[in-house]
Amino acid sequence: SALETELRTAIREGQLILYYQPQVGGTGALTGVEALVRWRHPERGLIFPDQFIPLAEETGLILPLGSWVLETACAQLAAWATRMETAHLTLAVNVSAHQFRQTDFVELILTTLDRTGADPRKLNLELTESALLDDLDDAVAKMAMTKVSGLRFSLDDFGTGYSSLAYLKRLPVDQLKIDRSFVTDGPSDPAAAIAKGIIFLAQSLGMDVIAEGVETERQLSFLKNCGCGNYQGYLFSPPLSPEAFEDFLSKPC
Ligand code: G
Ligand code: G
Ligand code: MN
Ligand code: NA
Repeated sequence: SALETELRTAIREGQLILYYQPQVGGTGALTGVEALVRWRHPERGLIFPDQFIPLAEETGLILPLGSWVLETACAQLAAWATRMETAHLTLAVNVSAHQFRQTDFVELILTTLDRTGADPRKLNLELTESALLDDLDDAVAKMAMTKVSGLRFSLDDFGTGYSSLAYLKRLPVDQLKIDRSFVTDGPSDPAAAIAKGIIFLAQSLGMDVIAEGVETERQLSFLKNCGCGNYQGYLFSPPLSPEAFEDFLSKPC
């Protein structure tokens, strides 16, 4: 298709850009960011990932796109490491199931870290349950080999899959990300029981937990009361261009 040809060009010619959405800890201090890709189209302006990630998945372009995202994110981490105000930040990168299933996945991660000089302990790879479950043994082996470097894995959109929870015991996952559909104001909502359950599950398994899509103070205080320690959402900041993220850093939040 025309869009496919354009996307191929976009990856090659530097039209993709990473936006960064702040993540905060229990005291509200900035602890890290999630990288979210956008396409700066020369005629159509800024295009969001829901408009091109599905096409990239269908056509296999998700592989070069994913490599570009990883390379750019790691280069950004290495640059942030040289500045006092950003040296502590972690960076979360979305990894598609397609990319994770490649036989050279481990090599791609390790060589990219090596080439860019990024500190692996600051990198967080976000996977979804669907990426992990069709071959659990392979997933466990790949995660273990990648984690030798010191990086961490998060389970994105947690709670929206259909899988049994038994697999969680086997996977070396460091963090559960509570899907935003479970983020609510208070205990009367059924979603609240699920959010609480995920927080308890994470604590029981020795994993971190972060809530995404936090939009209001009421949601924040409910999550805090449930023992959630990390947050991401419009209450703190939308995803920001690199320039806007610099402004965010220079303002106390
Ligand atoms: O803001 P937002 O519209 O960025 O992101 C929409 C969805 O697109 C996210 O839920 C995420 O799953 C996906 N996405 C965003 N950035 C990336 C990326 O760099 N790689 C992959 N594989 N998916 C991404
Ligand atoms: O990778 P993932 O599926 O988690 O991508 C996060 C998505 O959620 C992105 O599209 C991002 O723009 C969006 N997002 C981030 N914060 C909020 C929020 O507070 N509310 C809503 N509705 N969406 C958010
Ligand atoms: Mn994500
Ligand atoms: Na998510």
